[in-house]
Amino acid sequence: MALQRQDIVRVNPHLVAWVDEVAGRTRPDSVHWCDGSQEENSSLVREMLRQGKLIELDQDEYPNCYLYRSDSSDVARTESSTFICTDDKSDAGHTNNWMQTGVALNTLYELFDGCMKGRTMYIVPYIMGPVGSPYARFGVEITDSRYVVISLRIMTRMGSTAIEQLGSKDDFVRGIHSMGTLDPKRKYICHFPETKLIMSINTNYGGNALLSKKAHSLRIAGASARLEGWMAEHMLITGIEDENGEVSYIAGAFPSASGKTNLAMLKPPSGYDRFKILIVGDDIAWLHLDTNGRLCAINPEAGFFCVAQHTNTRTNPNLMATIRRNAIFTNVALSPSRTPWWEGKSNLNLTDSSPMVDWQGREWKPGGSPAAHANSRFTVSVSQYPSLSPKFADPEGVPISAILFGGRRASLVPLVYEAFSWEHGVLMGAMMNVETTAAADGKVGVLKRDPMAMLPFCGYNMGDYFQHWLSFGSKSKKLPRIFQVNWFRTGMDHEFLWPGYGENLRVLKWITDRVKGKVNAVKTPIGYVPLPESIDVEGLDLSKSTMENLLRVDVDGWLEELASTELFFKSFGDRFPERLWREYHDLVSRLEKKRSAN
Ligand code: OXD
Ligand code: MN
Repeated sequence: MALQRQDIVRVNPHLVAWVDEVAGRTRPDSVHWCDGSQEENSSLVREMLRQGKLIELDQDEYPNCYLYRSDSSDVARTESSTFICTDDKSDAGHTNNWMQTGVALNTLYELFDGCMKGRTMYIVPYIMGPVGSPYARFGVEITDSRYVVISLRIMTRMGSTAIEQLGSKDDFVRGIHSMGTLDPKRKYICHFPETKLIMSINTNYGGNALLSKKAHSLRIAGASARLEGWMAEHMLITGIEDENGEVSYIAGAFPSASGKTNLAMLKPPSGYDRFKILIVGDDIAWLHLDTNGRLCAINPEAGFFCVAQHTNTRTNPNLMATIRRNAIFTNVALSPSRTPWWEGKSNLNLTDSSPMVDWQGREWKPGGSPAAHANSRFTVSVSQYPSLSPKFADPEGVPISAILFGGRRASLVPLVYEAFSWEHGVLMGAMMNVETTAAADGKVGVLKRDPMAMLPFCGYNMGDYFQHWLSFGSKSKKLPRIFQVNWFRTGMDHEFLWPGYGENLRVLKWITDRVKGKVNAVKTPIGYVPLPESIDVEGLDLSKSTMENLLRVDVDGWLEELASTELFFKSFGDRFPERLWREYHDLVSRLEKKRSAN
């Protein structure tokens, strides 16, 4: 049974007063309080199928799986329409689009005025984090999109449980979303960290419309975390169980669509059959210090919203098994047998009589533009994943031994190296400069600054963000060690030098062995680099010179990189921490010393 307003008003009048106010502005035909039940979900799906908004996939092959096609102008996060709204511009910082709070509210109130006429307004209460965890937080998203409701049911713990756990509290993130008219020129995703409010209109793309995800869990939560002394990061969390059954947890920040999900779900390669990778999360980590000073992480989400392209039984067999039921596919192609397809999934076997249909519903033949959108996605519950960590829902989270920073770099960044200290590691993250991908609008493959993979997701001034990271350095002596990894270094022939995917476990093993003090490394100006022979390449066709190439420290290249990094850092003015300048200058002088010694 749907939740009833009259029951909720007795427990949480703040929530009901806000919902009434939003309904007064948006003027929907009806209001539905979501309970999150199976019946409710089925009736939403039925209604979407009836209206042609969802397409049923072959129910024998893909039970309870559906295809959703978004508007062709609304297929990725739109950073140019994403704003941090504060009273003072410097609180958002120059890396964010900014609107003054009052101006933004006026603009948005006008757009939201009557925007739900003829529609149902859904109220979706949700919990981010394990139920009952002291680190979980609440949110309520108001939306007129059924796609958003059925997706949030997968991505969060939503409905009656959230209402029960919220009780009478007024401390929840308020999200208001409307598809509006999907007019791209009037698309806004506005965040008001000072009041924990999010308003999103004229978009239905997941990253812009599922407000629990980037908007709540990173931009708003990040701003709260800074004030409360924890961290909200764009990171995977995964457990590596070694041959002795000992589990080490790592957290890794990688820019969108850079293999973060595949790493979190890595399948051990042959020779590593006694290892297990136990996923906790593939996108977002909330980190806090426990009473022993260990940095522990929870995954606030309950679902995966993954890039489909190139996911296949070789790159990610466990995920391929996970999406065979109860999944929503967005902007993928539809095969003649009504199964989902995307580039890099499997070989095609098409006959002329039964064509493939592309992501926009048009007949498709091989050779033309891609059948699936490059940022096509699937949404599926974490609980269906075969190698889920038993600690996934642990209210205390898991203790992190190593933090990884990564991203696509064809040159310069070695396969792996370790920071000298927490502060040096913060510099490593702040210096991230990576190739862009299709997860956001814009050109793909150009170098872009993306500190800690957080540039699009930091809800406040990034200078203050760096300071917040540094502040942990003095809070504990048991912080994780920090590493940078790069699976994407190429040779003279532009081919990748490292095989990647499951073989990345060999690098993770070096990392966890370093943390356990089991393996030595070479001290270089940029950090501790493995000896070529200390990464196990048994069974791989990798020569010693390829390994040397993968681990080479290009002193001139780094000095060049640092010159452009300096300009980036200077752009933060006096909000850039002195302590990080010190790390930066130390790195420059180590490299210069090495250059003159060569
Ligand atoms: C995502 C992203 O969807 O980073 O996770 O864009
Ligand atoms: Mn992401």
